[in-house]
Amino acid sequence: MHFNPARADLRITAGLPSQFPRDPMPQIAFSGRSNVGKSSLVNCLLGRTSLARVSSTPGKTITVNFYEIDRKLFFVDLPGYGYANRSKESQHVWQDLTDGYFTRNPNRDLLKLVVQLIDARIGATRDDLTMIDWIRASGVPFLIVATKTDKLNKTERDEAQRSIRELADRYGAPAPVFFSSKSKEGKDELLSKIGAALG
Ligand SMILES: Nc1nc2c(ncn2[C@@H]2O[C@H](COP(=O)(O)OP(=O)(O)OP(=O)(O)O)[C@@H](O)[C@H]2O)c(=O)[nH]1
Ligand SMILES: [Mg+2]
Repeated sequence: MHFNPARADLRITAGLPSQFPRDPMPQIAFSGRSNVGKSSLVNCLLGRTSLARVSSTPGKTITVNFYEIDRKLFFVDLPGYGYANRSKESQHVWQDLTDGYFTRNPNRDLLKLVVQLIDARIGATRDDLTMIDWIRASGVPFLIVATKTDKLNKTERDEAQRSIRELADRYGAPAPVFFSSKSKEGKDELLSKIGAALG
């Protein structure tokens, strides 16, 4: 599918699964730990500076944000996980929303791809691996994107590429994309992989 990423608007900020949109349009979801750079990546892909709110306080808002793109599809910014100081209550809200997105989403069959973000400098955390296992179990195609590559020197970059490629291989995922919202590395590649997933 061809789409114009410049035509984008925040349509729905859902704090409850019942608020998820019912419009029959395909969805591309973005998942990752809090602070991994999900909102920055969404802004970068859409060529905007601040459509998706980049958080200074990680994990503060627990919502699923639906960006309508070109009246054709939704980009879905899932709430971040792995936030250390999270209370039991907000952990529960996270679980209910995320679980709800995968299991009680009225347009679950229109979810074409989950883009799973991994911080290139930190590598896959235990929470990342749990999330990947969960996405795989749900049967949705997923793609691993390593973020913040601008922060790596040559040695760190080689090591991150080796370990994240190995991770994708191990999970039977397609070749990972190395991405930076700052340098825009990987932007065109990711947009084209999203276009391909949309069919
Ligand atoms: N150097 C660098 N910093 C980045 C990049 N992407 C994001 N950041 C920074 O990382 C921090 C978190 O970015 P966000 O985009 O808000 O991360 P998020 O995953 O949406 O976080 P939550 O909404 O809390 O789950 C911000 O300070 C960003 O400026 C990148 O590609 N390079
Ligand atoms: Mg965010």
